[in-house]
Amino acid sequence: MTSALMSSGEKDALRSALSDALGLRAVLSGADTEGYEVDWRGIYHGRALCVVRPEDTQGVATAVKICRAHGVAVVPHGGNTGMVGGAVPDESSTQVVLSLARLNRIRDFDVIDMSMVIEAGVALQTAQEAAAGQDLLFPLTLSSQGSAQIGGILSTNAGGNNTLRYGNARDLVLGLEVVLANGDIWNGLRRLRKDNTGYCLRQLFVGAEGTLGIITAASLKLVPALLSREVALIALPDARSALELLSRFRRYDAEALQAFEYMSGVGIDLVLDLIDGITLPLAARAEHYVLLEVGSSRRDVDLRTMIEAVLGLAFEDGVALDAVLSESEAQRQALWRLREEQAEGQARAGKSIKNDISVPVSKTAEFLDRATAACLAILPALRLAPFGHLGDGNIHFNLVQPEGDATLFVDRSEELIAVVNAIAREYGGSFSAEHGIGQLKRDMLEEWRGGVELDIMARVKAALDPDRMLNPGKLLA
Ligand code: 2HG
Ligand code: ZN
Repeated sequence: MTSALMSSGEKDALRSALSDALGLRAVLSGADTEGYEVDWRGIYHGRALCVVRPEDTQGVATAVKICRAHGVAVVPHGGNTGMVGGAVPDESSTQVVLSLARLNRIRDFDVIDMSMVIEAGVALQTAQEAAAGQDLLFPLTLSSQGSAQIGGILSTNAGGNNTLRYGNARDLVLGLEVVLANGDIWNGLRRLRKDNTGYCLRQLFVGAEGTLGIITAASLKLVPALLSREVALIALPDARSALELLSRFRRYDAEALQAFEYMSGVGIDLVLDLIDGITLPLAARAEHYVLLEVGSSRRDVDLRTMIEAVLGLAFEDGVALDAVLSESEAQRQALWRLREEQAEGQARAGKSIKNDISVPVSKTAEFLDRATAACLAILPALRLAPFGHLGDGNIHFNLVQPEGDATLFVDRSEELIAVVNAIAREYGGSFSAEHGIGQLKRDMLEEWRGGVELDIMARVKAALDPDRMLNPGKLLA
């Protein structure tokens, strides 16, 4: 709906209308918009007509109405930690970026309901700290939690490290407040655990990447805080052993398993070699690793004995090679850093391709072996650095350019992506497990979800945003 032919007079008129309604401070233009026009990976560069930063839900609604009256599309923007270019405007300089950053209040807490109502611009880590302050836990954790904001997390249905125990973002939402494409505000901030009163509207907006409405606040589920917690880093002989270990831990105490993260030897080597201050607390490097965390809301459970019992047998059976358990909170964090710096280690190694794959958990090891062989057959010098949430079937099957020249890697990237996706598909997997569609994967959606499924999505979009006001060009073509 955006007119690529807007005159500079029309653009000025829109900027004035926004600053008249929301205050001068709320509207950024010129050089001040730069940080909002490129994604953090530096892949997508757009140009915004301006950036608007309302301070509350009413301000978001006002901004949407004004943009609508001027025939201008709105691109919602959170912490800008997304992987698929979902929060960046196009290059036409005729879209308004709407930042939710100033909606950063914690509105309500209820310890008995175990819920909190927070605004879209609250950073995930701030939300976690607020919950911890009430002796509760908001159990979503991601590498980018210092910057990622709740609105974006819900809009992309982020997953992260604890999905196997607590589910994805979508599983933690009790209610939402949303500004619709016509500027109406839907206040669905209920905190009910049961509420069968028609379509589950909140779930429409979760994972919609800002294409159906703009999430301004959420009522979120909390869980009891963890009073006991243990982390182990385990070196393994092969990928199959990771799956075997997962089964063994589950048989022992499935409830306690918080995170079960796979990392390749290549990925660990990149982190150790390229990032300062990180060491491997094991006798030797290996080709495969698992980082696991177990936790309990009870203080008197002996999780350590449980881990040691499972590992003792695993060593005997050759399923594990070596392991280290954290002895302190500092060590727990140091072990997690090996996992959290995977993306950064890869970024420092040159060009990379991110494949955010999921397959049924039972197929993760086969997938890893087959995708590895298929990629190396295309480009033997490739550095394969898969890692991720093996416990829920989500592997970041990332490929890093060979050392030195990246030309061959770039030339063959489409072929490499296709071969990885084809294997995921054979297992009934997904080409976007937790990073969403955005711009990066928009044109693949037809192939994977075309037919009835995409038709339903298009009809929902047409019903809620018939003029394509909200985040056009993302998710749907
Ligand atoms: C993670 O699990 C993120 O750390 C990033 O989903 C994954 O960089 C990636 O591919
Ligand atoms: Zn991930």
